[in-house]
Amino acid sequence: MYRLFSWEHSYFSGKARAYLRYKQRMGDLSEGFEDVLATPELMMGLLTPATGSGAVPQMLTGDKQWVQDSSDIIDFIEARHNKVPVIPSVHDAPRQTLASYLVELLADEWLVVPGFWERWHYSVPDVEPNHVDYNAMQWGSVFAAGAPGNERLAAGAGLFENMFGISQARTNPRGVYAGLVHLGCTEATEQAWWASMENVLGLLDMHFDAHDFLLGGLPSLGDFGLFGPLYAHLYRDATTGFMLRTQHPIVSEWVERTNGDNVSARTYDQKLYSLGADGDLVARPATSDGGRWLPDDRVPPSLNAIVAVFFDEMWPMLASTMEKTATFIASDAHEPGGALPGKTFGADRPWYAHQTGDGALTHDFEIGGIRARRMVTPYHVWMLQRLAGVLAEARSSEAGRASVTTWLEQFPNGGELLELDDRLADCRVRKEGARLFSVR
Ligand SMILES: N[C@@H](CCC(=O)N[C@@H](CS)C(=O)NCC(=O)O)C(=O)O
Repeated sequence: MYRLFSWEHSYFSGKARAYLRYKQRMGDLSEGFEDVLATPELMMGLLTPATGSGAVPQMLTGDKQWVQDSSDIIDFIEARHNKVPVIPSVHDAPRQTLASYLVELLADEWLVVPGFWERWHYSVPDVEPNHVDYNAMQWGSVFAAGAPGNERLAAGAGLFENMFGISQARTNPRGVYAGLVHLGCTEATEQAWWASMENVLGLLDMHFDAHDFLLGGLPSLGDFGLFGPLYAHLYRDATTGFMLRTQHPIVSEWVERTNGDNVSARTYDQKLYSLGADGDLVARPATSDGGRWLPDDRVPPSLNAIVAVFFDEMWPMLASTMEKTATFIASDAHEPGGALPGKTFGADRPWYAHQTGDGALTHDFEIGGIRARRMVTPYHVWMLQRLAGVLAEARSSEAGRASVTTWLEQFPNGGELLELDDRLADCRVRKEGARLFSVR
């Protein structure tokens, strides 16, 4: 039995949970998994001593191995349970494989900014519409788990004031509000970030019009990646939940389908029935594309359009991240082989001065034509290394190399991904639990 330590309102927990639920429902996780609410007691007493972080999700295996990070959880399970893979074979379908990883990276580490923003923006006292009570309830349900309803609500509200200074969110950003600033989401850029999310939602509307999941009739890594921003944040949070359901019903339906809990949205292990000549029930796969991934390594134009967002918006930031991380590792501020910041949602305490202001681990980036500054996230280097391994395999045969090169070169900047190994040469990192270290 695997145990997933998670919160319902957590971005990356949603990704790991939907993935594990899929594996279990498709008969590829015979041990099953238990979804355990990660209360502060468990985060401090169990998760942090094991991996160096209380962040969720984390997974404990039956033989007491800890797996920290949603991507590591997926990689770990895929390596052990491969009857129903969520990543295509890189040799047979190199383009679909790369598209899956690129959408995961876009969803995890770029869309996280507008996803993070909407939750906290629509919780600030003078903003309308406002979902602060809903938000307080979802946090209080973790931080005062088991207490009566009004106490849970009060616990969430107390946390927002005491830890995040919500009443001074604009004038003196702390906690999550400071995290948004570190990520380059300020009054100057927040609308551009949201426009980026709206653009992706529009592209997803077009894609899910024709296909039930990114690669066709079954979910894949990219779908679970997208589930991060789209489930716990955009779908569940009240303000954007209304917006998503009313303005993007097709994407909302995909959320329900990927979560596997809505008979009308249809899902991966469901059948649709019609009546045969004798009035008997005749079954067919409930999802598009015959209930399978598209054949012949096909990446439809509507999915290419989403990959194009990765190269247009996110890639320049990632390219700069590799350079900045290399410079930092080579500087006097860092011991060879020493620790590096590992967090996503804001500066990591020990590196606070480096990751804020004009610190050594900050850089310029652009969103919607606006230039701004944000922290450098060495965790992105780890995600890129993982991608580099896949890319190398995809290009290990002549046919794979040709196919991937042609596919990538259709995107402006896309060819730069082919130089990933060279760009990573001076900034390689190693991950141990939640801790990141440079490689000597
Ligand atoms: N890269 C990690 C990110 C995990 C993460 O940042 N989790 C958030 C919730 S979605 C969290 O637990 N934050 C609280 C903390 O860092 O202590 C993953 O993919 O699992």
